[in-house]
Amino acid sequence: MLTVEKPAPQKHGLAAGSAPPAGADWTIDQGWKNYTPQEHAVWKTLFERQSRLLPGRACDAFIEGMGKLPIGAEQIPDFRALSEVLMQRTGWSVVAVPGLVPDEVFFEHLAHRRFPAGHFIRKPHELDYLEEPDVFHDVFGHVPMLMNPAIADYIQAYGEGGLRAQKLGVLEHLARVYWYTVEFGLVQQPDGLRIYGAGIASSYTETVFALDDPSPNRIAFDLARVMRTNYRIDDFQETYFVIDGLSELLELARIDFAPLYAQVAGQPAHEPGTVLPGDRLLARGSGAYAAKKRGL
Ligand code: HBI
Ligand code: FE
Repeated sequence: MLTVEKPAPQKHGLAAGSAPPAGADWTIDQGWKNYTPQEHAVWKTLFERQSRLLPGRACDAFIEGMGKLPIGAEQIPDFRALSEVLMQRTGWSVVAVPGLVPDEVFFEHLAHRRFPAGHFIRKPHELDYLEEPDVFHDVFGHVPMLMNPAIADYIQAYGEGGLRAQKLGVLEHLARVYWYTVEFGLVQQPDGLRIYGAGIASSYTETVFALDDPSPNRIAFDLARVMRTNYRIDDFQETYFVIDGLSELLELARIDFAPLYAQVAGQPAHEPGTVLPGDRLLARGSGAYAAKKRGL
């Protein structure tokens, strides 16, 4: 979902014509009252499945954040209620958008501590895979982490950095950092490896794959290394990068990426499954899953 260049506005999941037109900042009304019982039921299915799976798998910050938010099984959450709680904690709010928005619009929102969340929900036949971020991915996956001060600052810094990176023509490098942290990051907790990336936390199948499957590599996070690493947008990751604690993100939020961009400029990208001599490997993957996919 991070590589779409010119996203087409997603059609409203509700009755045709019921969505107000998106403004210059692409925000719309969530239209909470327009959700159908079927749409709330899809949320419930997804919510209950993930809530059973995540204790002991998602990091403490995710579980704690979720517990303090008005997010439950019965209904798609109301962004206004979420924003009230978030605002008090970390100064963030959630704004509704029709789907993927242009990069600079996305960055502008993040830089101002507004998280753009898709207001539509996936259809019952796409429970496990969809291309655009919907309300389940954005709210269930991202919003609990925004209750954590380190992630809150880090994602704001990403928005500010995105605007700079665009001007420098190095957005690809920065986008990989977002991908391997905010979306698909793992964190080493004293009691074990845990999920903090929203792309994993909102996916039933990838939650199990990322932590338990022998196929993917699990490698200690290294900024310059990650900047050079391609990622999969249409399948499970071949490599997950592991931070030592969420405070590592705070350090990332504070440093200037410019010297790193200069360092990696012109260097070839690494393929998603590659293990390099300098990697601090927590687990070398068997690569079996990716190999099987290639053979098909
Ligand atoms: N828009 N709604 C939404 N969500 C995203 O995660 C998103 C986006 N637009 C652009 C984008 N992500 C990425 O391409 C940037 O992070 C690079
Ligand atoms: Fe996301």
